[in-house]
Amino acid sequence: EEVEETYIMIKPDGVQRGLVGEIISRFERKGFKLTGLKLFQCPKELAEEHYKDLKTKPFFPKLIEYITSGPVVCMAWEGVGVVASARKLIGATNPLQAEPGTIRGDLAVQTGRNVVHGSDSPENGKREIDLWFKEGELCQWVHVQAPWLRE
Ligand code: YYY
Ligand code: MG
Repeated sequence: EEVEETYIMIKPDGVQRGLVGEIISRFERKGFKLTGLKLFQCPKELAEEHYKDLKTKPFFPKLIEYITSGPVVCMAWEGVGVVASARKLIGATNPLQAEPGTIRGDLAVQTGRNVVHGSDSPENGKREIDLWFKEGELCQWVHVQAPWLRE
């Protein structure tokens, strides 16, 4: 039972469609701890660095255009198994394949407008939080729910 951190980002379509509260609520209600949160207009260079592993994909230019097309909500979440659990809450990359009950399954229809990002490994969680947040933008705090979430 390892405490991990993950980078979750509400993409520009999620912000424009008024889904910010809905999406944050799902992670909050699950029992994870929010340690970073900001609304942010992402520069092209940062989007390219974030998605650098996908640089050679045909959809890369459109992906960068999409991510930089409006403000995103950047979040850092902490908790036991938060990386894999957040990916489950988010659902499959293609919203048409995402299960009902997941964010993408409930709220999106197309891969290119899939409303939310979540880190795919604890290593990438750390890398992405470092990339999107400056020092002083993250808060360490005591989650009063902790004893009610874990025995
Ligand atoms: O981690 P996840 O977001 O579920 O998928 P990735 O394979 O990391 O791709 C990142 C991002 O790229 C995806 O959320 C949408 C976009 N994308 C795309 O537009 N078309 C694809 N065929 C695959 C991914
Ligand atoms: Mg990914």
